Amino acid sequence: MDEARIPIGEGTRVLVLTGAGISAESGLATFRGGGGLWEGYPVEQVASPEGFAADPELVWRFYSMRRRAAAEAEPNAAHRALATLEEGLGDRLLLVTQNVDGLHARAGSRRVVEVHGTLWRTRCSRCLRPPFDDATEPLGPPLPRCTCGALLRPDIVWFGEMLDPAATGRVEGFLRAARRSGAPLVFVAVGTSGNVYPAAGYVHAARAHGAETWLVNLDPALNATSFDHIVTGPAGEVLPRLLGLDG
Ligand code: BJW
Ligand code: ZN
Repeated sequence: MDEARIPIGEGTRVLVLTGAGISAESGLATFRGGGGLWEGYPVEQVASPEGFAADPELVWRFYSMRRRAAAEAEPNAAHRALATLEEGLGDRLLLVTQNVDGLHARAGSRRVVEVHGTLWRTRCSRCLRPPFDDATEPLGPPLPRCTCGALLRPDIVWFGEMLDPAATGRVEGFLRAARRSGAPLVFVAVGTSGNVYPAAGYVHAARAHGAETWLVNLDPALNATSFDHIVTGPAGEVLPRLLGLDG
């Protein structure tokens, strides 16, 4: 247990990675806690192109439920602490989230990269029509279809799918600029189990760019040994304290 403050001084750059655990105190379920199942299915089966091809109705039911839960949730103290941190740091901070719930933006964060997409956009499963804003739920039956006739799907990155190169490029660009600046770099991961790549590898990328690395998580993550500092506890309590924002 490491109870010091995260060292953020004049000029320090901060790359933050968040996962489902940061939204747990807002009442949203994590993926790998509590059995990690949904209606008895492993997440990999519901959140994959194969799962969608096999049973699109099941997948849309999952995402309709997620839309409703996220719409009813409120950002918590950890989301708010990161928004406050950004107010002070401006573009010396980049917030990378694996979450699709939109709670960081609702807390006031602006420099957010949603590397796994968002619940609040839909796209075609076949044609190149651009993704569009969509908060509809419940969805189907009948299932929503594109003007081209194919099924619409959530604009979410499923297992086996590539992350948007524009999104990963922003993360890599931030790390490169930090190294070029010569300023101290801090990497903070919050509420993520370290299971899913490439996000689970960002701690290695950050270290390679000279970062001091911090993990704030309820349980030790799979990649915990890669961090310089590990603080276990609920993010809503721990993160404001570590950032010196607990009044
Ligand atoms: C608290 C708390 C509190 C609780 N306070 N903490 C390299 C090696 C091996 C495999 C691969 C690899 N590179 C790529 C792969 C394949 C695959 C992958 O990683 N597989 C692994 C499972 C082995 N990756 C991909 O397919 C990615 N695509 C890709 O890389 O393309 C190229 C490629 C393809 C194939 C092969 C090779 C290359 C895409 C990944 C997409 C992930 N999508 C999902 C679902 C969609 C989004 C959605 O519906 O929401 O994203 S999976 C699911 O896991 C979701 C999450 O964003 C993601 C990460 O989960 P997260 O956030 O860490 O949540 P949990 O539940 O796991 O953990 C929560 C943590 O919080 C816990 O530790 C708790 O302790 C903690 N916690 N309460 C603080 N109050
Ligand atoms: Zn289409």
